[in-house]
This record gives sequence, C-alpha cells and structure tokens, in this order.
Amino acid sequence: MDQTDAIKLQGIHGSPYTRKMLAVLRFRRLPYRFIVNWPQNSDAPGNPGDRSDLPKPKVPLLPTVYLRNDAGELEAVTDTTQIIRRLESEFPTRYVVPNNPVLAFLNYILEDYADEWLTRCMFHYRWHFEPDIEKAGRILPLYVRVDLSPEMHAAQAAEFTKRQIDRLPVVGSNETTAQVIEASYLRFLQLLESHLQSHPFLFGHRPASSDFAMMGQLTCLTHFDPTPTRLCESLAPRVYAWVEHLEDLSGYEVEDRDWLGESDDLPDSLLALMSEVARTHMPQLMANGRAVAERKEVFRTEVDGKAWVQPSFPYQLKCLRWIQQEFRSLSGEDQASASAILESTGLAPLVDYTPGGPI
Ligand SMILES: N[C@@H](CCC(=O)N[C@@H](CS)C(=O)NCC(=O)O)C(=O)O
Repeated sequence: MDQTDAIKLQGIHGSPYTRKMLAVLRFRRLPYRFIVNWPQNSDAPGNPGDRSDLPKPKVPLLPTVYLRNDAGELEAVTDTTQIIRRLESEFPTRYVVPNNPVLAFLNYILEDYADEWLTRCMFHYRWHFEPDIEKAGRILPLYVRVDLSPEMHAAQAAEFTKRQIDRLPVVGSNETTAQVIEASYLRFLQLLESHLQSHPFLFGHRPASSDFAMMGQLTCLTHFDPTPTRLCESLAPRVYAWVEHLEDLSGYEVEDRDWLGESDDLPDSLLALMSEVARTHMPQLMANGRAVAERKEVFRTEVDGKAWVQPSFPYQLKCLRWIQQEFRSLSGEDQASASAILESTGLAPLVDYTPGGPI
C-alpha cells in the first residue's frame, strides 16, 4: 500500500475540524475512508478488528489522519493545518494553498483565525444557551453510536453535556467574554456575506484552506446549533448556502488563474476580514503568548475595547510562532508586500511581536 491508496481519517460529524478535513479531501479528489469512532473500538459497527493495529496519535484529537512516513510506516497525524500542508507536498493537483506566497501567508492567518477564534464562537454558542445545550447534549453522543440503548443515551448525554460546559472557561467563554464573542460572530457573518457578494471564495474563484477552516466551524454554527443558525439565516443567507457548497466541491473545476492575481488589488471585503482578525484574534493571541512565555496561568487583555480574561494556552503560542515563521519564510520583496497589507489592516504587531524572545 502506498500514499495513493485511500487515506484513513478518523473523526466525527459534530467536529468542525473533521468537517474541514473531509471537505479538503473531497475538493482535492483524494481517496479516503472516513472512520467514525476510534479504530481501536473493534466492537463499533463497521469497524473491523484489524484497525486496532493503527498507530495512536500522541495527543488524541479529532480528526486523526493516518499517513505513511518516509520509511513507509503509517503514522497517526493530527492538526489539520499541518496535515493540509503535508498533503499539498504529496499530491500535486487541486492545491488549497494559493500559489502566490503573499496570498498563501494571508491564507495562513485567516486559517488560524478560523481554527482558533471562530472555534470559540462555535464552542460558546454550543454550550452557552439552553436550546443549544439541549440539542448538542442529546444528539452528539449519537454521532459516536446511533444504537445506544435509551439508558446509555441518557447517561452519556448528561455526562457529555457536563464535561463540555465545564470546558467553556478553558476556551475563553465566560461572563466577561460572552458578549465580545457574540458580537464578533455577528460581524464575521456580515463581513463574509459582503465578500461573497462578489467572490465565491476568500481568494477568488477557487477555495483555499482558510475557506475550508471557516466552513468547518460554520458547519456547527450555521447548520447545527439553533441560536447561531438563526442568526446566520437572517443576517447572512449567502454564508448559509456557502457552507453547504464547500462541503463537497469534488465536481468544481479550477485553474491556476482562478486565484486572485498577484497584481490585483485585494478586495476591500477581504481586507475587512483581515481587519476583523486584528480586532479580535490578534490581541488575545499576543496576550496569551506573553502569558505562556512568562508562565502565567491566566491572561487578561482587551479585545475590541472590552475586557478579556482566560486561562493561558501553550498551543496558541505555537500558533503565533507558526504565523511568524510563515512571514519569515517569505522573500524580502514578498515580506514588503505582506507588511503593507498587515499595516493597512492593523495586523502588523502579529509579526513584530516576539513573546519569550526571537524565534
Ligand atoms: N488544531 C487542531 C484542533 C483539533 C481539535 O481540537 N479537535 C477537537 C474536536 S473538534 C478535539 O479533538 N478535542 C478533544 C476532545 O474532543 O476530546 C486541528 O486543526 O486539527
């Protein structure tokens, strides 16, 4: 078996990152096998015993993708952003990273915003208001296994709901931040809606990894959880349709010239989305970076001019450093072009700031 064989991907329908990854595989026309539940659970329906030989990831996260390393051995790999980059280098068609390095860098920032900020909106709306809590608690355990007995279903719904609500503060949703998160979701919907009026995707006429990252979070926000779904239906009908559209783009034909051109002025609507990243994701990413570097367990800052407090999160310092590495890997000329865009959208501090010293 080699890399051209179907890629095994383990995940679950209620996981935004699983949906992001599946949509990328479909658009890229890479053959895959979607395994719901852990492969090691050999009693799960449709899960043959030989899957128990699959390697386990260092940190169990959804999705986990099984890929061959240079020695031909299967590895359990997590983190969709990195999996997507690895697949770009292994399969040379229907790329989802723009070929212009400056656009590729902007795409990286928007992907991080979706994966790390929009996911807060997702988790907050899913576990904050009663109708959303009730639906998620009742349905999500059945995504793992539909044939749970009524007793098991009731017990798992209660246990799962409690566990997720207890995790709300960990992802930064609390009484101080709730309104900031909700206002940012409304602005994001309106900004994306406005971009979609003249562009089918963020970077032109073909989808980029940041489109799929946003779509993944939106599968929950606009198509599962009742409160944010209602907001999307009334404020952003194009966004609602776009999410379904991105789910399966296997029949959507693309060419290199479908990316925004190098010489094109970037659309104002894309720049407005970048400014939104500067308004919300950037300040907390930087304050978190400082706190992790100084080994503080909690950080406080202002987001959109309002108080923000949450436990610090080492993974997000890595995210900040990865963004900065992407910037530094650009040529001098591309760095100058990217800097001009960062400057005009308020994002310049993102690459200038180095918590804990230079990389
Ligand atoms: N940055 C990771 C995040 C993946 C992630 O956090 N997945 C969630 C589910 S959506 C997860 O596995 N959480 C741990 C858990 O549910 O136990 C990625 O892009 O893949």
